[in-house]
Amino acid sequence: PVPVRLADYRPPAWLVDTVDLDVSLHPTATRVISRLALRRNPEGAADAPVVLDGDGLTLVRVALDGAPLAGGAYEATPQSLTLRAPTADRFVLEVETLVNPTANTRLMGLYRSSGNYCTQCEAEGFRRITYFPDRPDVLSVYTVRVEADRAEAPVLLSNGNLERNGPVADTGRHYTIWHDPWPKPAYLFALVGGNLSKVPDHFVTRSGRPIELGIYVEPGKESRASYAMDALKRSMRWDETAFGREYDLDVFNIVAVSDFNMGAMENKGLNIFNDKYVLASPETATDADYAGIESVIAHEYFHNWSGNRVTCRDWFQLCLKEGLTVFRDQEFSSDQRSRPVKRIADVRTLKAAQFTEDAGPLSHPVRPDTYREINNFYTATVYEKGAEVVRMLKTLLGEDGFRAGMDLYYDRHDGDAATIEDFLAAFAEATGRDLSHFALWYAQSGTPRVTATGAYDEAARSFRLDVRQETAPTSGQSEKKPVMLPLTLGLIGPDGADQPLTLGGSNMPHPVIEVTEAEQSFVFTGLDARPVLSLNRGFSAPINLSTNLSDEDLVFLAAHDADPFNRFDAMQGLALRLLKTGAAEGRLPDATPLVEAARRVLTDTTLDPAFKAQALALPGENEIAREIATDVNPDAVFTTRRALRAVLAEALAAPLGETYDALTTTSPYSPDAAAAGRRSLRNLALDYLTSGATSEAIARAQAQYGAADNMTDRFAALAVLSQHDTPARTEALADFYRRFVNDPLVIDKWLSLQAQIPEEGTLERVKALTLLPVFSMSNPNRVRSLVGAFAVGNPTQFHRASGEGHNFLVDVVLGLDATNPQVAARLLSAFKSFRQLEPARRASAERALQRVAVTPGLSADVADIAIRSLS
Ligand code: B3K
Ligand code: ZN
Repeated sequence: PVPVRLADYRPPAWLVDTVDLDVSLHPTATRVISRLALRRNPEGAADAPVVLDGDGLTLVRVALDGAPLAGGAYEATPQSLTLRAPTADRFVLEVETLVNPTANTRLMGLYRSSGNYCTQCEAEGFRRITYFPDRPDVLSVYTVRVEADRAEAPVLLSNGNLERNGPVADTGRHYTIWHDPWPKPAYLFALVGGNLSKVPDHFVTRSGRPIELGIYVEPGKESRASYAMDALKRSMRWDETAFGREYDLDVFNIVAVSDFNMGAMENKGLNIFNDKYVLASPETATDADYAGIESVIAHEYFHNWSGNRVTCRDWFQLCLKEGLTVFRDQEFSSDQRSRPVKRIADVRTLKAAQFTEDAGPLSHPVRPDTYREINNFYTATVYEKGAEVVRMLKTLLGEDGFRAGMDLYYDRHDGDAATIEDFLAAFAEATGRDLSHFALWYAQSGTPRVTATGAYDEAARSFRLDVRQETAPTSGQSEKKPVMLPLTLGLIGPDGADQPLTLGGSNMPHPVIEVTEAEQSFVFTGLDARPVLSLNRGFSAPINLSTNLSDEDLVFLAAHDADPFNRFDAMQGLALRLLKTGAAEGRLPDATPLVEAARRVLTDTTLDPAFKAQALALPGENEIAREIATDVNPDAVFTTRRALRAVLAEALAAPLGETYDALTTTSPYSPDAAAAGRRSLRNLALDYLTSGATSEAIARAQAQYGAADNMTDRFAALAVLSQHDTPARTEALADFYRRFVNDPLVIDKWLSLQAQIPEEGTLERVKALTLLPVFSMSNPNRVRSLVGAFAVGNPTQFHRASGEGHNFLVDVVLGLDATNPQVAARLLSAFKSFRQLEPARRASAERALQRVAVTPGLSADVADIAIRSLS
């Protein structure tokens, strides 16, 4: 495929003011009649013909202002419809096409899931429903009539408000008519038809407008939608208070489907969700599932303003809606739960997904400047790093400045398709700040490496901080410039308290330094004793930071830092130092400082259990590998990490046991943050206590498994058991399967747990699991849970020296590419950090990628990932 370039952007030649769709649902021949009010764009290229996008459509007829068009007047291919004859500057084009939703395995456009009809149009799926200028800067007002067999699809939904419904005389069919008054791009179109149960509720906006809410689920699953509904109402209220944004239609519907390429989709007034992010009950969903539902429900709802009311001019601006909306959902969850714990979890995700991406061949800027397949750019960089950039903006501008900028952005661009420049201009104008240097965060890829060196001058009572920043070359970008780093900091005195910050003779009102140069020094004065530096508090900038802090300093920070994130980070830093040396030398250094810091955290009664669980969890294998960065041997990483876990478990056996017992409760399950935090610490203790696999410890895990009244505790016990090759594991896995065989979302947990067993037999186990009737290559959740979890969550087995793990993934990717390229491409991106592996494994991964690259007939999606990974 030819690359699309940001620099080539041109405004559309034709606009579509209104779209009238008439969709008559049929399993294999759905008829779509579209009436487009086309108007020449005064800002577009003059004389350009009307060219509409299509993808796999069967054309029936074309009419212009009511008159049928003869074959010679237009040219139709499956990819486009072009009007040959010159036309007036305004006219109505009527196009009738047929599509086959049952044959649609790509899950883009109109398809079927469990027999129900649903759509996915972002990024370019609308063209698989009808011919259309399928680009986000063409905004139209839609009226949609949906018709179907009443028995097959008693529920018929589309965007906006319901205008009318009724039977189609003498046919057994019925229809609904929906109108969405808000102009929107085609990617926000949605339609649903099927046999679904409505969970109803309502909401009154702060200006008093009543909104009818509905969550549609498969009949029988109604009770599992109540948490999602509660999260929706909290989200609606939060956007009013935090950002002053109200909902703007009379209805808001969510539909849960079980076949979905990603998490969910923010279609105007009709969100469509992967049912994984809607359905929950204490018996079937973990605390993490509840938190995931809360954040995805919020995310999609928040898109109503950041994405729908203000949309993107082109797909290069994707972070304009995604980075901003992730930031908004993270803020929401922080307000609903513990802010520090949420921040720690978000940074863990950022590092695991985005730092890894940015360190490998798939690295790209938050706003890419070229793409071959846009679906491959719904990445951790666009989403998570995009959110970090917005967070930095807030740190720089302060609460009020940030809010003023957001208000200006929304007010100025409501109804527009905007750009990153528009976004930054709103903040610059609202606050008077020059953001031209800051804008580099959108264009430059790679994670800045920052070195901070602190030195205390006793005679001068001053502390000098030297900061250096450097960004290594990334694919397609060899030259890097210094970026603007807002670094929140503290200087901690011997008593553990933050010292007043005096910089350049004046007190700092905000504890933030702004680094703009490659090298910069800051001298803080008036310090009576040597302070310990706490830099990048709250992870204020998304950087790789190294400091000259000693192990002793880190132990001190772990105990005293007023910033909980840096307390956590000090613990992680101590562990990473040990793990890096251990993996390199094959022998773990003395871990006493970490053990003592961990003991203090574990026994500190003032700390939140959820925080403790985060601080005491060792960095994962992938994170350790990323820190090592070159010639990584996953087996060495695994062995060292296991060894350190054993050291901690042994040294802290008593307090871990006490923690476990003290957190044992008989109160009924509640998914709230406090209760979830207690469970997370108790289950972390269980994991440590079981690390030696003594029969006593295994028995404790078995007991928890059997007695659990909720999925969090049952699954945590199963996860612990799965790590040890004992008969108890076999028994528990079999029991879990029997209990939940009819519950696909729970079976996903069972699949993914087994895919992550770090043992030789796992690849064979995974292959065997693909043959079970509960598994299906056509369901994205199943594929991700089994194959995705193996590739991303089991480094020793995926990167087996024999190359079998790599070959397995490639076989799956090539098999899946014919039916669902998006999911196949996503799986293939598991090779994204292959260059950091030791030479033999690196060569094996490269051969595997080459095998993909030379395969004829690849989808654009998979070809793009293969080529970029090898570049
Ligand atoms: N905007 C959608 C993602 C669409 C992905 C298309 N390949 C969900 C979200 O980010 O909210
Ligand atoms: Zn989004």
